[in-house]
Amino acid sequence: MIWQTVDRVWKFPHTPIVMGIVNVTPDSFSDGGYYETTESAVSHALQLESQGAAILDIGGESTRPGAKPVSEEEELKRVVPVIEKLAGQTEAAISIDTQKPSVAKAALRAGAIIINDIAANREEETMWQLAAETNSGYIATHMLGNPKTMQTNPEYKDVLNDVEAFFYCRMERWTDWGMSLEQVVLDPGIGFGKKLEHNLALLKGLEQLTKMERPLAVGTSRKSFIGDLTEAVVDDRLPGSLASACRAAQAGGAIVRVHDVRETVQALQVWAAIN
Ligand code: 8Y4
Repeated sequence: MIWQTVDRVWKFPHTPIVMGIVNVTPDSFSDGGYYETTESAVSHALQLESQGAAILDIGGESTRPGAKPVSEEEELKRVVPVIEKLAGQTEAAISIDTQKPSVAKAALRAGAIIINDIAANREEETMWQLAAETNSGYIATHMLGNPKTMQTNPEYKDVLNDVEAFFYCRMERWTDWGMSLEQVVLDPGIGFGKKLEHNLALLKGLEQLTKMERPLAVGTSRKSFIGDLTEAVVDDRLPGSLASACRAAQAGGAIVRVHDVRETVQALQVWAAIN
């Protein structure tokens, strides 16, 4: 199975590759706010690369439930300078975490080669057209509802079958819009419109989704289902995150999206040796 991302072709090893999370959300609005935010995001990204991240996922909009939406202008102002700077300094692939086709387009122009679309459930032909035109990678995440509504009582007949059916429908739409399925990575969307039982069922049964013959990405890092299980606050969820990354590896995951790259690489090294 191969994955096409603009000018790179990926073949997946038995151990998942690691995607490092780079949030670009200014916490200072002083004159130097954007400059400092850009510098610190670039240096954080380079640090994650040195720790073993093969993909750096750049995001300028918080997708936590209840977070305020960010305007297109603001999102562009956050992510484009980071990608431009980073592109000249990294061997890692750059992905853009956005729901906006306009932001994805600017990011690809700045040097990103992968669109990480957490809202592949909405009808967004422009995004698919862009992916088709640029031959970018496209990571499609399953979400029920939207970031505002997704956690209010999500229900499934059978979460694994429902997610699988959703992806089969989408694959038809993507090819209708001129994309090649070789561009696509599928992600069950842990925490996106899922209760604890749904997240656990997806991780337990993830292997079922490998039937679709596309690489799978999984993002569990620090998410609230880990807090549900351990009562750990968000900054104390690394142990649970590592356990879930190993489970994703065991079930055939090809990419794990994480905050803690160094620790995840070590956990996966031990898992792989045993495996
Ligand atoms: C603490 C830290 C608590 C982070 C919650 C969060 C995924 C993703 C996100 C995912 C892919 C998040 C952009 C949510 N999750 N992309 N993005 N897969 N492909 N929440 O699971 O990290 S953002």
